[in-house]
Amino acid sequence: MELTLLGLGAMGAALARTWLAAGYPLTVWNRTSSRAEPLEAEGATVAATAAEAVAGGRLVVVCLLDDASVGEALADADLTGKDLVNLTTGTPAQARARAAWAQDRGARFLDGGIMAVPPMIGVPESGGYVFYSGSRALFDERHDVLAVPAAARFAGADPGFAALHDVALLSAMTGMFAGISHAFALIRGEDLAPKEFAPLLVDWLTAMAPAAYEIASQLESGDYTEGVGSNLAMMVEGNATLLRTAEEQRVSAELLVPFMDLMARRLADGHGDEGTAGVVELLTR
Ligand code: FVH
Repeated sequence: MELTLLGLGAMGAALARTWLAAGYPLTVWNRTSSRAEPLEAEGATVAATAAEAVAGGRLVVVCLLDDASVGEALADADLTGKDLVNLTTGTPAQARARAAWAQDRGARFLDGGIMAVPPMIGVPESGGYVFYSGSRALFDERHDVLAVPAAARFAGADPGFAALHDVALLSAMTGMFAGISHAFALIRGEDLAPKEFAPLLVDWLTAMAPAAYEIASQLESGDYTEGVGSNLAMMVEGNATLLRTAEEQRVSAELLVPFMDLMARRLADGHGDEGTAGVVELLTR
């Protein structure tokens, strides 16, 4: 297996170490060459240029900062007959454009979205995994090597789908972090220890997360009132208490207000008997 990895940042170095530990001969390249030295000591072959590294591998994995750095790094590389796997975070449109770009240069292409942070790489019990999309044949043929750092999940033949899944999950996580930040701000300054409050937050968010199944079912059926336990009219009423509490606690409600405004708009449009699925419609441009 001729394997090449471009990019030895925090994530790239973690990927490299799992392949080396699993016994894969590995050629690496990094723009700042000093970052490759520890990997060389661990058995990697270090290439002087990205083009040289690409020439040394049939399967070429790229894990760089962003899509622009991928274009720069691969500008002079001959990709004819290569299998190119791009694990650099980007948008779905960037992934689709990069897939066409790679195909024009004679390579098969997979885009990847890494659902893990570096310490989770090479640790199967961490739950980390990578979404892949693009060439199914490439995914199937290279699955064993791709699955060494983290479990590999195929997200579809559309090369944009790995990035779409990745970004959708990260966006949901961002909303969760916003809620967690607001909750900690509310209890700050009170006789409540954040460490004692944290397990309550985790348990509550875990209990509420399956609401995603209810919303999914409503979006698919088109009936946003289906199985609603807490309706929008009640929730909008409750939002007033959340906002008043924020004011009493001298906490800015700026993280909550945009979502609450959308809920209020949907209610004003006459959908008080729905849950929050209708907000998806308001967001869709
Ligand atoms: N680290 C994480 O937690 C996340 C987890 C989810 C996936 N991301 C994405 O993985 C990509 C790489 O992330 P990283 O953590 O390795 O990032 P850095 O440690 O900042 O390393 C960046 C590497 O990119 C090289 N680089 C930057 N610009 C260029 C360029 N114009 N040409 C060639 N290489 C470039 C940089 O090289 P150097 O600064 O050492 O010379 C590093 O190798 C990323 O898409 C995350 O979103 C990680």
